Amino acid sequence: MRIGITCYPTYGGSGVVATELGIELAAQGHEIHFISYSQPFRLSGRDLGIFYHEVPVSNYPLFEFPPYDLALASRMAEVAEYYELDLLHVHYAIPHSVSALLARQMLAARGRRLPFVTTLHGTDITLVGLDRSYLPIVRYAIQESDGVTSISEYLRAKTAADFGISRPIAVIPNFVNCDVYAPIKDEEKRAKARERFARPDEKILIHLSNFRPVKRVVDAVKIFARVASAMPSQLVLVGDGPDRSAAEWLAHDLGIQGRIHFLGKQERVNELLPLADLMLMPSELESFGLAALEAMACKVPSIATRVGGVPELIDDGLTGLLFPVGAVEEMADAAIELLGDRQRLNAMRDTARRTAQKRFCSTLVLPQYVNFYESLVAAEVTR
Ligand code: GMT
Repeated sequence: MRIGITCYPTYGGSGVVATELGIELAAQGHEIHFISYSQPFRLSGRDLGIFYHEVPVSNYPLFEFPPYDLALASRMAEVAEYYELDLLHVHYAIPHSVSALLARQMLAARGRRLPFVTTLHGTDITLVGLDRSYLPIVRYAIQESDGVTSISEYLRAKTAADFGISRPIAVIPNFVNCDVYAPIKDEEKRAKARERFARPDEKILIHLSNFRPVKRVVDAVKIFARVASAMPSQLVLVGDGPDRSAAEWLAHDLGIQGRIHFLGKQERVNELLPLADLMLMPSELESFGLAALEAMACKVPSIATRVGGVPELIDDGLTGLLFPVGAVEEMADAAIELLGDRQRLNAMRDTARRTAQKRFCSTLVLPQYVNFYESLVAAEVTR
């Protein structure tokens, strides 16, 4: 198939999922066309069968708000026509599903069919989408999409309830390439790589996010502070965003800045995750929690919050431990206990990797997307 993919290309889980999906589909021989305002950051060097089409947005002085959604719709229609796309797949409903809807109509007027799939990821539904200024159009675009998928059952049910949507929404969970995200098998090699962050007797905790308030990165620092007072340990913080300075301030205030590594945005997180003993994901809300899945594939269990779709990913007590939002002391004490119990930690590490392989491996999830696409491409035109 020839598939157009639109996503937010910078840092964020939905962009990561869209990019990894494009890479996996291209590896299977599909032709993938990314249509976005900049090149998705995980693309570089892995782009055989992948094309990128930039969306130029003219900044005419009259425009206080340059209309990206319109420029995107125009570009989608052009790319679909010139490259004979079979369908579009847009990630994150706002504004991508609205632009796709316009592109579909533009092409219909020229006698061409262009079905589109909208994948719902999280705040497009739980936060931004519920804003009254967007709700009516998001609801309309979801309702009018040729196919809609959600990355968790939680998000599917929330969309149906909060938007009053009756159309079917297929749940296709996020996935991970278990060859790219994998533990370092050679213990000596792993120990050597860990030296970048910790002494041999120290534990390594890791947090990976876009440092937005919903991720509660400050809680991660608080959890670590308690762990660090109980055992030799280091915290690796991967990512950047609005709450980074609050986290840095707290680290200094608590006098633990020397034991926290602020790495900023990193491209090859698959090389960092396997170095850790434990992942911290104390989010206010996660519709899925892709960072925890990537960690699981690398044999790293999570201390996380029991929110949104997280319980669909993490089996409490088996592949991680779940707590209420803000239960910093409980999370820290659980981390201390787990890190101090080598046998239990190893069992959890093994189960985490096995679960990622058995339930969320790209080889299992990709066919679900391909089948979904095929059913839409083959469907009778009803609109
Ligand atoms: O909602 C966001 O935070 C943005 C979104 C993104 O684009 O990064 O994240 C959501 O999508 C990810 C990929 O499907 C999920 O793993 C995240 O759980 C989800 N975030 C939230 O629900 C807060």
